[in-house]
Amino acid sequence: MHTNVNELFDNLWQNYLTVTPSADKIHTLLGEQNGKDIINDHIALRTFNIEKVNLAKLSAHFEALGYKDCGDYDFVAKKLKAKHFEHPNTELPKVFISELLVEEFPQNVQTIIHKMVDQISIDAVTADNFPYSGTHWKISHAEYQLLLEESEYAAWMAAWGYRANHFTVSINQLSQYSTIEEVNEKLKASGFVLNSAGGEIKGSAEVLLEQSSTMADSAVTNFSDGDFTIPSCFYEFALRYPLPSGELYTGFVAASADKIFESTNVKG
Ligand code: OOG
Ligand code: NI
Repeated sequence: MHTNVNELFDNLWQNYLTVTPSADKIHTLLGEQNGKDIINDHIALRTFNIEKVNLAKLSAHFEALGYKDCGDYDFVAKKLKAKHFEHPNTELPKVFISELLVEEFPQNVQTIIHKMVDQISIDAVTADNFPYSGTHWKISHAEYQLLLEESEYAAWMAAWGYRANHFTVSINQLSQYSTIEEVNEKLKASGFVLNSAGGEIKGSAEVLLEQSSTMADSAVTNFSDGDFTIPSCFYEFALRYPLPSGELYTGFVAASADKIFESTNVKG
């Protein structure tokens, strides 16, 4: 486990950039004239609910640094559960971690996933770098495609493994933009493609959170039978609204998250 939270996020960010070149460009685009560093609202990580590597195994890396469990979410159709974690230092990103409910899938899918997880060494799960350690297994492109038929999430995990699947710009902390529409227009004018599932803007002022995201970049990954170019990671944008107390809402909105997951979809 890391003892330095900034080092953990720096490593997650560098690892994310290796397969998400547009994140660096967007960071520059929104950061110029900002006059201060971009603040990340949250990052997200994915895993399987198999005991060896489940959500709790990933969250342990953040809880060891002071993060607390602050919310539960269910995605019945996608067969996922998630939690979000917050740090007492509110400048640090929130962490959204989901896990795939493996036992709800057909036997052939379960077999492939168990075969992958069996290849992870038990020590790798508690090693400092586990949250950005990528894949620990070999799978074929045919197995990837089989997973894709049942779950875009399972296929993404098989290809990319443990890493931040997105970082999220906090629009509240951008000095030159005050609405999510302005951010989206700037991104589109610069050639970035937004996820339009359920509309480009997910959520509303009423639910205290508005979100948008790019569609994932494409990157080359190595399967046991060769290299293939597939969707990698994306960048998200979030604008939070105040609660009656005046504090900004810090939770997530399941109906919006359900659509954000689709930013890594292969099939539109
Ligand atoms: C997480 C999707 C949900 C949000 O902000 O609601 C999410 C994922 O794609 O792994 O990030
Ligand atoms: Ni997100």
